[in-house]
Amino acid sequence: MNLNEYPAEPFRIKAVETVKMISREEREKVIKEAGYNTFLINSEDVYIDLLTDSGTNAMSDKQWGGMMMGDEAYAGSKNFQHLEKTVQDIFGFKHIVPTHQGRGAENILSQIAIKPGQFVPGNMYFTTTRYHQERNGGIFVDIIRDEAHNAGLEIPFKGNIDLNKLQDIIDEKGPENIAYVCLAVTVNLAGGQPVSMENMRAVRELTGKYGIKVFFDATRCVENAYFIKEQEEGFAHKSIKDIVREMFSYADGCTMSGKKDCLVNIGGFLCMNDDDLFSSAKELVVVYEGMPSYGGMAGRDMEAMAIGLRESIQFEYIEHRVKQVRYLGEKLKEAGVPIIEPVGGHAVFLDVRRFCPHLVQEHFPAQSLTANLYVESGVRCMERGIVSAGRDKTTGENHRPKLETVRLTIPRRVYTYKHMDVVADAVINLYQHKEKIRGLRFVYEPKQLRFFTARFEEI
Ligand code: PLI
Repeated sequence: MNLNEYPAEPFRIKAVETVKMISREEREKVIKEAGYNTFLINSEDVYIDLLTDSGTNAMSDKQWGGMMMGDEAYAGSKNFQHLEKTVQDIFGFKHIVPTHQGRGAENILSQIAIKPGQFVPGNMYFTTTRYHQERNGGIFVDIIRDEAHNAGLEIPFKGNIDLNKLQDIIDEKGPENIAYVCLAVTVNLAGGQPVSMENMRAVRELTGKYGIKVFFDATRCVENAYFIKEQEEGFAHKSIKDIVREMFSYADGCTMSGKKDCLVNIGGFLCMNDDDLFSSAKELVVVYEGMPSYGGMAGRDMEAMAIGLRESIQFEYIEHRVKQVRYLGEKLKEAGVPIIEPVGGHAVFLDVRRFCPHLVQEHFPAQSLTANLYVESGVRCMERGIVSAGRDKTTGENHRPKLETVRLTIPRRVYTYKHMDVVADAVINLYQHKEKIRGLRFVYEPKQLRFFTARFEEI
């Protein structure tokens, strides 16, 4: 491992939050009380929190300064105008509808763009995205390239859409039965894998022939842009901003969880170019979120988001961000720990099929691994396997994803390389005693998005 490849933090630390580790005996008690679900652990009982990169980012001094400039008027907030101009400038879309977070945007888009019975092809499912599509009568179809389901295969742009699969579904179902194509940049559950510009362009060309719309899940679009700059021919000399702008030129709109690449703690938005669709979205935003000029966010949050978006497209920021994640991945790889390769943009995913070959998927090995890592080290992470995948809406059977993973998700601008060392040592240590990880069974299984609040016991 060449340490020179990893840049130092491009920031100085101005405010700190103390972390502490409770004893192993206390952690054993905590995880039992939490029903072996790391979502149900109190933050104060966690040492290093890698549950998610969502809303857990550290804001800059400029963002905190912006918070004091909040215009909390019920209608026509100047912070919305700032956010709108920033999104229009960076993404290039005509209209923006603010929402309280990403799933608020997914709710509105699914209601206005899906007719019951229509298909929604996408590059792998995401939990809340698929939930809203299905709730509105849509049928999600996975059209990501096959390689994305193979954890150990190290190839670039593993998040790409398989154009043959897209063509097949159009031919089979008819273009009028496709609501839209949902293209995620990057693909969270595939390991934070990026999509190439070439692929986005090709998807646009193919769908354009049939008049099918394409909506991006823009949640981690800046991370995707960094991978394009680093790995796709012809982009090395382009700015991150220009790459982001070109990416979105191949979309009709997008949903955005601002809690990731906008470098804030809350917020989201929905974008589109189509005037009629915008009208419909505005009619719904007042029902579910708030006025079209705040949509579930405070004025101060919109200001912080506008500033955060500008910061996110700075090269020094995004290079450090992606490489810090890669640093953790490389450390684990060097020690022989099986992970999804290549390392993606926001997290290192442990490949639990190889980590715990002694456990069958029905015994929730990834869920159990998250609980064990917490007890061993105080590090909190998240299951991304059979529990997250939920049940098929029509058959009631468990979805059984090929990828059974644990996600070590790195918040932005929060932890240092030394924290990554501590996490790596904890995982490596657990890997050496992996046989002691036991299976789990449900004691409470929620009907939807079960991973958030489910409870388990050890078998
Ligand atoms: O958590 P929201 O509602 O702001 O965003 C939902 C959402 C949509 N798309 C993608 C790709 C996500 O990753 C996402 C939220 N992700 C979470 C909470 C995560 O921990 O990955």
